[in-house]
Amino acid sequence: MKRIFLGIALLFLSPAFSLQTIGAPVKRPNIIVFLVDDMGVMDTSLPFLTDESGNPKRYPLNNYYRTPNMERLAKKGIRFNNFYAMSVCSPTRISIMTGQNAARHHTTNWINPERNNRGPYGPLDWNWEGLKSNDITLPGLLRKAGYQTIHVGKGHFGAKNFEGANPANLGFCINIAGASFGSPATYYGMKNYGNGKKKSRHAVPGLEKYHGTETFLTEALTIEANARLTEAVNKGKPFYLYMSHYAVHAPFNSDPRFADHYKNSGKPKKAQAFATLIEGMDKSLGDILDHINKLGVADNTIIFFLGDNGSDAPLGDPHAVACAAPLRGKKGAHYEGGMRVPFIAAWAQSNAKNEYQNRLPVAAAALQPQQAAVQDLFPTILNLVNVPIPKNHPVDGNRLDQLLTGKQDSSRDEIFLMNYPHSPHRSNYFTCYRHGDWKVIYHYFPSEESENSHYQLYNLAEDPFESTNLAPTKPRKLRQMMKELIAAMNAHNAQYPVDKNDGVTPLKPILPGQNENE
Ligand SMILES: [Ca+2]
Repeated sequence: MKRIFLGIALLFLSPAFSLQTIGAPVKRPNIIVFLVDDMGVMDTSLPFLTDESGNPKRYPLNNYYRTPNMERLAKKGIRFNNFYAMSVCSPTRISIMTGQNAARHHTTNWINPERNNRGPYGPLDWNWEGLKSNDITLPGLLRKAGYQTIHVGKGHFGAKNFEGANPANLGFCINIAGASFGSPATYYGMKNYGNGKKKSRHAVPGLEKYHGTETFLTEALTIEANARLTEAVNKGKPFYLYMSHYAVHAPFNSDPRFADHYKNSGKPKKAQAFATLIEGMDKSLGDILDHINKLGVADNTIIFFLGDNGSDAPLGDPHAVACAAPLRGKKGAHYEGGMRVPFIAAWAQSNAKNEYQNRLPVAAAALQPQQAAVQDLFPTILNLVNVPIPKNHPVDGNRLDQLLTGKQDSSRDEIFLMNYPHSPHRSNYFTCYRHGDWKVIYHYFPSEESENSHYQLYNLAEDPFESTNLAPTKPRKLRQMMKELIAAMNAHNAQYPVDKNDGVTPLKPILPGQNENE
């Protein structure tokens, strides 16, 4: 009898139960991470940037793209306008999985499935193989806690022939269409997504039932995701859906469902196709929102919408104010356009009585200007569902709880570190470090791109579009920022490019001399 009583007591202490609802289990919340590949903060009709009073400000690109479902989601929740991702794919994806900055997890470049692409002077032992089955991952921890963990779309967590190539090795119960590569062979069902007699290396797996049909890849993934959500709900299991669209990554295949919307835009054909990929992704978001409504689980489902690196819109020079205008630069570049991404968090339907909504309240129709980054999802989600982070697993992310309410969080450091010790990309061998309004970029090998200096320094409050390099005129500030950058790299156990002379010695950043006459 005693033992039975103890069993019941323990049952009520478990996260699935609460004292208010003894007798009826409160279902743990469902979680959707809706990740869009290569979508920057400007690739949407929803304005993220703000004017001087902090209100959303529309720029011409906001009038070009059509994302009504992002607008719909933003009304239910909060969007962030200083949200950071790494500058390319795999580093961000592994940060979401681990809660670690790429400087720490050492997958600092996109993973080439076929070979180690560290670049001629990249770190010798960077993690190009990717995540392993014994690594701590967000879906792995959620699965252990009873979640149905569902991977749909792009993986890109590990190279071919390594464990990370298959998301099912990394904590996902189900893997739909995820593999080692990042770029799909084609979005067209009529081309079997690259499968067939001459199978492309980037043929999207697992969608055979759509081969030979007009189903666009984004649509096929959405139908599959919704079917898996139905299954999870029918089983009575909470779900974690990692909805990871291949869109809007190249190839820029025009989605015929939306092409007419852009044909008179005056934009180049490729940019029109890019806009159709954006709109197709947005339809997917709407379809999933509709589906969870239909399943009756909307008020117990939280959605985190984000991009994995800055914009890749084919709209001009990668270092200019063009693709992500008014921000400078694009995917891969060391400017803000390379790493600022859209971020929206929302409960799919508000319900003041829902225990988990009270545990993690999210402001409606709000905008959060404080900095945050992709590694913050890991601790936020795990805390929401009462799953402890293993003690031996270092986490760089910080919980977003306070920011999600719309308030400022003075306990956060307002710091973002981004390490890219590789080439070739749109910017090569650099580390960025932002602290508050200031941003320093360290270039390991000065070039024309870096204005022939190791250093670029910007004040993002006064110059959000990075037009005036203050490194030559603010030496004291530059030195302070470089000291912090070096300390942050050490604290993350970060990796460096190697010396060109011996090809081995890590090339640590040089602290600039201080000019006392500043
Ligand atoms: Ca990407």
